[in-house]
Amino acid sequence: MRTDRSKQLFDAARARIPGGVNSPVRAFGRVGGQPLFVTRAEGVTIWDADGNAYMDFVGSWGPMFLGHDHPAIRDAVADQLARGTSYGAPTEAEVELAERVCDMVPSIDMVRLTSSGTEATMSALRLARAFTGRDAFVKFRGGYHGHGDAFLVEAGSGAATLGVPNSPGVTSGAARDTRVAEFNDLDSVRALAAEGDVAAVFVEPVAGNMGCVPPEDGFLEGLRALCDETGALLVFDEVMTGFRLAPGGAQERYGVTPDLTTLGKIIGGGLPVGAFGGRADVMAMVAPSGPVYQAGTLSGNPLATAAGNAMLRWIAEHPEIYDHVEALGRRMDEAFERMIDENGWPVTWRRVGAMGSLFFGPGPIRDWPTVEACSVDRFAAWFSRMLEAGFYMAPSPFEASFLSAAHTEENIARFLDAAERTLAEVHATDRPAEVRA
Ligand code: HOZ
Repeated sequence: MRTDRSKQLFDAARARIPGGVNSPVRAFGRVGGQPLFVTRAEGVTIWDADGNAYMDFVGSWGPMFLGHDHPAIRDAVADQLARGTSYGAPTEAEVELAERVCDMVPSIDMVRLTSSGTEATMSALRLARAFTGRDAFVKFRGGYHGHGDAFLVEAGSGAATLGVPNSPGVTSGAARDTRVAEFNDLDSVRALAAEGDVAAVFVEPVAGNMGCVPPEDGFLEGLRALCDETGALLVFDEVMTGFRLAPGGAQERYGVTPDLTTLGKIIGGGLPVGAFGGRADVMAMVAPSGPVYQAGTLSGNPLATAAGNAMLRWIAEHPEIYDHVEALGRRMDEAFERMIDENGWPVTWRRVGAMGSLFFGPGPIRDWPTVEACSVDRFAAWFSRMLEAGFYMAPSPFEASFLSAAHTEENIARFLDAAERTLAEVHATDRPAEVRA
């Protein structure tokens, strides 16, 4: 693997961009080594600035559900490009995208488009507070809902990667009303709800920012019941799971209906789009139909909505892609189960649909404490070997990796061969010092 140009670029980047990246996880902080500087992507392959090719399991952190450079999305964006890139005025395409989202996602009667998932969650929190007249909200340890101040408390994703789950710069005032429960632990939520004044419970229905951690039976249903009892709004952060776990996201897959949903990633088909939506009576409070202020010059941007419409149209017309990724995922489940059984490696594979993570601990993996107990060093050693072998996994133990509809059986067979070989290496010659002793 050549890295000369990437090293030069990283040096140049660090001089002008904090940490050399525009989003922290990309810096490979928890896995060492050299971040990828990407020049091109097609299907399941990305190429770096040194000409190395990798099979991509990051998929731009989720949006590339159809693979890179999908013709339907490329054509839609090219068509719009010829007609202008931003108007700051309403368009037919944003009406179409809103209608598609409401048709596909069971709980959404009305939706507001934003430019990122972070904007969507910040706005949903403001709305939940306004609707209920309450200040506090509950989130989960290791849960990540973008970088709005109130959410940067015990946060996962890049915040966990950098060891700053509570970011400096978040005032005590902004964090005062954030209450933190344990994922998959209804009692912890009940205890916080009992303190009163809870406007909302924010949850990633399948946690994706502490690695992929599925909800246990009854957890999401229990949150729904608790919110009904207390009058708090249930907010599903489906930025990762939306359109990925089913056309209607995790709420369709698990049959639990939230009051509000936040979306991002896939809804933009690779361009910057987020959204929040839900019950009509709640959404009616958003300006200008109601008093809760929320705005954005690039919200509903025509290039982004063109890509989003093309993506959602494709998904709606090709439901077979969900069976395809599920079949690939099951093949991964069976292979990891076999290799872990045969070798006794202290490793746990967790997957739901097209998202999954390998944890370097014996499990069970069910919440932040069980994730945190896993070996970051072994994860880093495995990640580096996989990268060297040409497979680009999420570069942090606190992220999910993603399958796309473009992955093939043959891709997964090659991936599993490499994973077994590199896992054997990590658990043999290159074991970290603390486990060699
Ligand atoms: N928040 C993203 C992962 N959960 C990372 C975004 C990025 O680095 O591009």
